[in-house]
Amino acid sequence: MSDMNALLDPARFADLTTRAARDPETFWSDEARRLEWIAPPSHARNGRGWFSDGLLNASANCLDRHLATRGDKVALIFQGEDEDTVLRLTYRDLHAQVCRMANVLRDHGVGKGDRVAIHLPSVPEGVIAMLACARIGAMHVVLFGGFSAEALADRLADSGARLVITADMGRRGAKQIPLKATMDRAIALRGESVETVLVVAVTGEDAPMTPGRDHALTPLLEVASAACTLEPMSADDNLFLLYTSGSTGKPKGMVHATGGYLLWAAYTHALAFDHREDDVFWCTADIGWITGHSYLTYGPLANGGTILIFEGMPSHPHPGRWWDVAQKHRVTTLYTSPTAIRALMREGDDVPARHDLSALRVLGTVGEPISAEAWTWFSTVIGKGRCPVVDTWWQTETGGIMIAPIPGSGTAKPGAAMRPLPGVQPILLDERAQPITGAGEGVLCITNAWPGQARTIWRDDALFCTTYLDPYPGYYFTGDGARRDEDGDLWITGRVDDVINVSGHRIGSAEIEDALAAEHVFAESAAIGIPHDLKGQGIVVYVVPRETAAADDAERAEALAKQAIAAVGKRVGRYAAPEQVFVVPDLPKTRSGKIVRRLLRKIACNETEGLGDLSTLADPELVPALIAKILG
Ligand code: 6R9
Repeated sequence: MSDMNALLDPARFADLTTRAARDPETFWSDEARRLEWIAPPSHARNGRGWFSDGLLNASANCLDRHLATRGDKVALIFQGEDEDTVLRLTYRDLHAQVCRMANVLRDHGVGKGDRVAIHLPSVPEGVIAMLACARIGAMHVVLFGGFSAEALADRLADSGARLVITADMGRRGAKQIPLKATMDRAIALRGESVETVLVVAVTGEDAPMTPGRDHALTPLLEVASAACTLEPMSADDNLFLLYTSGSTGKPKGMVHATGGYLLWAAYTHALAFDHREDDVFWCTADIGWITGHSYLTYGPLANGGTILIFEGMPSHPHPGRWWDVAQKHRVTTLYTSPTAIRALMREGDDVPARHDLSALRVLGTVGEPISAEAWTWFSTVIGKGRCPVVDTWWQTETGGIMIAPIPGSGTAKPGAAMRPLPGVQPILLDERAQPITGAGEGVLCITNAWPGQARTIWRDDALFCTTYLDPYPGYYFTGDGARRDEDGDLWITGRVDDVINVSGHRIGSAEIEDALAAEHVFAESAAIGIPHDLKGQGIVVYVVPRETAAADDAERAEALAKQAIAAVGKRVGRYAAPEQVFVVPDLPKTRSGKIVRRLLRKIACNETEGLGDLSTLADPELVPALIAKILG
């Protein structure tokens, strides 16, 4: 085991890949020794389950097991929005804080299997709360701070959370985000299951408190014991649920189980980032997304690493803020998104050039395809050509990284997610669901099971099957398309379903359309993604007003467009706000009534050459009319 974290070379990579494919049972049973077990598992896979008879606790794996050897090692560095707010917690400190938090949760009646909603900005309490839930066997449900009250309400109701941890305020640069007030509205809407709300004082602002239900967290932590027994969990017991978007309007609560998920987070973190003992690992993701679960929290802490949490934004209060943070804390590994890279790139090369980034060793990206231009900038301007750039492809559903050019496995190409990790067997299928061997482009599926795979969708296993397992029987369907080049390397081309990827955030077109349908002025709508320089994709919405004449009345149309944008902000969140709204008399549909999004995308992108055969549309005349209306 001891050489497991050593930099791979192509031969060792090939050997691991072969062993994992030939005998997964032995390979994963060996790998499971990365974790500390209360009772070790006697076997690896068991249907959808993994390590089923093993007992462990995720928080013990991230904390207790390190106390003897790494008790005084810094586990967590927090850099606040204010330059002078810096907190360094050793493993011993973090362990004590997690125990206190876990005791507070227990005192409020939370136990194994209960759901706890965590709704916080990027502050240490987020990670502490996640680990506290894991310690007592409660499932955490982290809710993104950018969700609207409506979006929060849906997720509270679906998860049945008993307890909510939120903050008085969040900060985004100079802006204040009223988290508690938004959560209050969400609970009033559909939060019947919520018995207790614990409030973290982030800005110290006076937040409205409901007596009996709401409590300031700090005083409770101060009196809580720093010792807390842990709940032994079966490897197949649920660790958390996290909502993500798919093709249906309803958000899906992806369920991850303890043993398989934790192993996947630890294994992939060690391999993909060539993890070393003295690394300072900065994952810039919010804990509201899966990346903040696997690589801000579980992966690096299970491996005994040092994580950095930064409360602020890339370019606030000045364009070099991120590079200040990287320099000050001697960051070795920076894991971020193409969206952030594009924004930082715009500030000019002289901004990072004024900083000492010599501690950097490995750079990673995730969330959306990265262009060759952004990849090259990251590699040369930030990595000075010395740091491997690991473009990691994975999903909420996969639990952790699946396809990436892992350091030492061979040469990387700008923009290619490259090769599957050992233990992952991707396949490309053509439109007849036949495997594409050799070079070609198709839908990306995975042929085998892997420990990090989500177990189900919370309270909707049928949807899990119809979404992932049934479309291509025998395979896990990712929802993405990919191309394989002559060297056998994979290039992710983007979603093949109705999921839009805005700045790395997944948004289902149906979520937007449902928000618009709730405004009774719209008879119908269609949301599509189009290329956007900074965000990767931007949302464009076509709405058909009930009052058909409004589409031809410029003033009415403008008011309706504003109403559409407000509706999306209200029901989904402002992060999903459409870039453009077209008020149109009708939508192009097939004779069977399916909206032809391909055409809407082409019109929005001003690509009206070669629209293809329109004769199969229910109303072929509509398309030229839309083009005339929108493009003039
Ligand atoms: C981890 C995460 C998953 C979707 C995925 C794909 C896109 C993620 C990517 C990438 C190209 C990469 N995606 N990483 N596309 N290259 N390196 O992002 O999870 O929020 O569930 O999104 O993001 O489309 O299907 P999640």
